[in-house]
Amino acid sequence: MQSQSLSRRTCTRTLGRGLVTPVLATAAPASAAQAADGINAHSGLKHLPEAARVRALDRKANKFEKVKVEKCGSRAWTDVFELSRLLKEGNTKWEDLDLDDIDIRMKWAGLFHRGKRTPGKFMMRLKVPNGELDARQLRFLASAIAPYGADGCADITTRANIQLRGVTLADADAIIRGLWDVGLTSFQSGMDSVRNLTGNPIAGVDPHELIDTRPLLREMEAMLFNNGKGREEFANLPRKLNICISSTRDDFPHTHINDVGFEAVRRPDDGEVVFNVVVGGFFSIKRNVMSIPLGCSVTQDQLMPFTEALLRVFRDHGPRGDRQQTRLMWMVDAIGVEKFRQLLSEYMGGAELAPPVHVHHEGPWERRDVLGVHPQKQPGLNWVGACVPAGRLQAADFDEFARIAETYGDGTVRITCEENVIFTNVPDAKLPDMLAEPLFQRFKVNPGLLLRGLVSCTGNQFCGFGLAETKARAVKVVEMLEEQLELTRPVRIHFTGCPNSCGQAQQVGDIGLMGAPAKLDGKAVEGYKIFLGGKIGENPQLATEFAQGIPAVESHLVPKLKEILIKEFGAKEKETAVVV
Ligand code: SRM
Ligand code: SF4
Repeated sequence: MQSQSLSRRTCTRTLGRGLVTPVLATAAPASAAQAADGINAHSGLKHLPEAARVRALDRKANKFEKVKVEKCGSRAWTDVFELSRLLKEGNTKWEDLDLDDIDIRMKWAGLFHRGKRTPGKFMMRLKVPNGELDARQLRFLASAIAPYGADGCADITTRANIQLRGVTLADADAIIRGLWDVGLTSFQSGMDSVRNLTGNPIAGVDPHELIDTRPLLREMEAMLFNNGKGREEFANLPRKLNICISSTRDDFPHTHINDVGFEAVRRPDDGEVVFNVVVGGFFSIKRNVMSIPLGCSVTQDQLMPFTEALLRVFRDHGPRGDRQQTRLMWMVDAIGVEKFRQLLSEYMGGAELAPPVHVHHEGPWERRDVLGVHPQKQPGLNWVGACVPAGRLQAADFDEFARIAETYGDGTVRITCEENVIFTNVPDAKLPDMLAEPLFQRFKVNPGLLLRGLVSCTGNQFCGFGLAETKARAVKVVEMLEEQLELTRPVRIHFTGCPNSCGQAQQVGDIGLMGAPAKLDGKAVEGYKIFLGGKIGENPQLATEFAQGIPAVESHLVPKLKEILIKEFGAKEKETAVVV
């Protein structure tokens, strides 16, 4: 197996030992023609047509395009095994390795160097289509982080996914192989690739679903990522791409904020379930926008070829300049939906795309809360949703999930975009014993009206972009608010550490808190902006800014949030409350 540029700083040494092939020229090829000549067989230009090569080679192209031209991210899939081996041999330290490999390319293998907060340690992002995990997978995840002691924890993410923490590069090969053994992968979970595919967290057991999203998402995952081993031709998109399938009026996976949303609808003429397509939803520091209709629907048979074609169109026609202007919506803006549809049809070999299906619903639909005990569509069986505060998990939690899922349910769990866990197929008779399990003292099935809607991104505990700590503070603040206030309705509070808004604060939360600068007693301190009015479900709406410069200390944050909860959400001060 050939590997390149594993260690730019130690290339002479590694070459001397014959471990790696010569380091690539670091300058990008001067022209598309040069690139086409095969100047760089492992270049990220390999699968790009001429026009896209020119865009990628443009002098103004962003740093990431340059890194990709030099060596395709898909090389990370093989490099990671070489790097693990080098590090295990003991003569090389991670500090000696090529920074572009460590800080950028490894992300294609799902390894995110947490260099700013925990140098030498990596976050490993998995792919969990539809958020479904079985007991064997859960036990493997426990075993992967347990050796790291206090450094090893995990998070359920806002894309119903798992991220492992504390991982070293030396161990990465063994973890990747272990993931493959249990049918999971970390490949293509980062950089310019498709993110975790999300669907209905109660798919298959939901009395209101139009279609079970799990087999569709599993098939899509296998197709897009070559059964977890990585698909090179989709490794060099202009930017990340979020895809989801929604199968109920609740829109659990948030089609409005995904680059590509498939909305299941029943065709009135023949009763077939097809998918209206919406595109372009995304958040970034510069722009937050909800998706727009693409003006077509696809049948179940068309879903995979359509998705494949969409990726090729984005790859070949998407912008590759200013990185803040490379998400799918920027391409839609540039070419228009009509041309986009036309290209899709061409890339599908001339397939005809039907118009969208008009759906008429009688009356409004309140988005369901999946926490708690709920009867499934299968008589006598239930799903049980439990709240994982801010999504943080320890190794032992995975083992407990596995044991409980096997003892009372069907041996699987679902994790949700709200960072919680669901056990499915629990018979009525087993509910009392299950609910008495100690796990549910910590991960409550009936949490308070704020905790149940709490979502938080990673924040500056691990994330280098973080302007504020999020998870621990979010849980503490919400506990204090629940102690002090009488609430009449659930309020979804989303914390996010910076304007990238991974915690969807600025958009999705009833109340959103976003890490931002603040001042306290004239000194710069961590703080938050506050956003209000995000709506999800059938009539989504992005939030708007309400306040800024709120110091991130409980003595400021709690009174401010109390004021908002009382004025805007009908909360009342508890008579017995101990006021902070
Ligand atoms: Fe995110 C970058 C964490 C969901 C928008 N996101 C990052 C990085 C990788 C930055 C970094 O290298 O440190 C963060 C890793 C921190 C860490 O150590 O965990 C990070 N994003 C997360 C997660 C873990 C937040 C969470 O706690 O759940 C989510 C992982 C999802 C997954 O499983 O794949 C996560 N990120 C999101 C979402 C929400 C969503 O998808 O619904 C968004 C907004 C929606 C969107 O993308 O349109 C989001 N993350 C970003 C952005 C801004 C993207 C842009 O176009 O500018 C960045 C920055 C970037 O990509 O350059 C970013
Ligand atoms: Fe990091 Fe910012 Fe995303 Fe939070 S919102 S995980 S701080 S990039």
